[in-house]
Amino acid sequence: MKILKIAIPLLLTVCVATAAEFEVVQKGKLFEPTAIDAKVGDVIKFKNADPFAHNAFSEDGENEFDIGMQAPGEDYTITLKAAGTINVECAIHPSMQLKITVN
Ligand SMILES: [Cu+2]
Repeated sequence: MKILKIAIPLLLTVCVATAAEFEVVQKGKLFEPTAIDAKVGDVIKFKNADPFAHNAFSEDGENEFDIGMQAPGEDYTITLKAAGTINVECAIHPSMQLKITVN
């Protein structure tokens, strides 16, 4: 049983290291942060901290997505599928811009 006490924390550490999660807060009609450097397989979590609806979408190739109407307080996650640059916008507020660089 001693080996399990060593192996389990080690396994958890390896899992955490392989895929990172980035949190993007939508607040004051802005994405925060406005730029992210990530890797394929990483997760981006969009968190609407405004008292009104937002959206997030991208039309960039394999990373294309559209989270639809995101109500206040709602979270939505996407997984990065391919290397490249993802330009994320909000369909409701065109001035909202986020650039994700996927390596
Ligand atoms: Cu918005």
